Amino acid sequence: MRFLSGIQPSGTITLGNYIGAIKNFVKLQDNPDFTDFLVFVADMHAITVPQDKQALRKNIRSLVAIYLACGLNPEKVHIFIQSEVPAHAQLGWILQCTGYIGELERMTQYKDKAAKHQTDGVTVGLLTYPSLMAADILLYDTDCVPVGQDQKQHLELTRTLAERFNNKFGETFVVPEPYIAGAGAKIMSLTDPTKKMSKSDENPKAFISILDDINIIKKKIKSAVTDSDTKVKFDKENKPGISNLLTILSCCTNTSISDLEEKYKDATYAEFKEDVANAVAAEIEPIQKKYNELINSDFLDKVLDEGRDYATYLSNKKINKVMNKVGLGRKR
Ligand code: AQP
Repeated sequence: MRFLSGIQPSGTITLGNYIGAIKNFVKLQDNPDFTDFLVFVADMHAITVPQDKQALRKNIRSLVAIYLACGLNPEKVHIFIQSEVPAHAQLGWILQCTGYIGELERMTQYKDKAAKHQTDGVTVGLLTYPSLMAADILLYDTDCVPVGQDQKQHLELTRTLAERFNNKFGETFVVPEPYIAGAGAKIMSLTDPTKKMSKSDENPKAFISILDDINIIKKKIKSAVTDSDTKVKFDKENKPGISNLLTILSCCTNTSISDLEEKYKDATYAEFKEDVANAVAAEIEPIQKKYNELINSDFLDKVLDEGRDYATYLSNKKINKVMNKVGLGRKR
């Protein structure tokens, strides 16, 4: 089975991206069901909203160093940058020509992001983003895509586009299955725990960046918005802040939420937050150490060269097949 996933370099990776995505990739790379494992940097997705050139370059390289520092093993995983593999853009365009505007306008993420960018302009790319995401997945005959709840709708559209193409042009694409992680799949903002933690949030107190200074990380957790009650109890509806911190602690310590509720049944919020802060710091500190060794290394470039060559080889085979089926290009 082939496994593929990517993250946008639209900011510095957050604890949400780590718990919801990268930590799972690291576990799954050892799963013998996955005979081929691809993880990429979705830089073309990042430019659907305005990006500063220097910051984007920095975030692309930084994301690769974070992948490696978190434990992705380049002997098991092919790591590449999306824009270095031209077939993504080629198939993205072809899939745009098989999707419908209504389908794209229905996407929740489009509606949310379009609302945020009303003043600086909503790009066409923001609307057609799911066609490019479908191309990312379908190019590689991906069987299994790990997605957080927020990406589920996009994967459904990918399945629809694949089936539609297969019906019209003959069997071409594998229809991918979602892999939804359980607990910890969605980490919420520290300042508004009803909203997902996002790396592009304007308020830096809302998210924990994997590269934040450890003392700042602890401070952010200690000042996370909770409630006026005093019980450490998981209740997403009425206690979203405490529930979010319980989820974070559970993921960082591999302890079940119910065990944590029992452990902290007599604790104050301050004591509980102190432990969450220390657990997150313990998880992130070794990652930062490895990151600093990797960020300027030639090793990182070697990993990316190998990943680009492998992804190019696979994706060129698929795009040639697709172009042939659609009738594009030259043939006698
Ligand atoms: N808060 C989160 N909790 C759990 N998982 C999360 N992911 C993102 N935020 C959380 C997962 O991380 C992967 C990569 O996401 P992405 O960068 O491609 O896009 P995103 O979901 O839009 O992430 P951000 O951080 O919110 O980025 P911006 O701010 O640029 O929009 C996905 O698997 C996602 O589920």
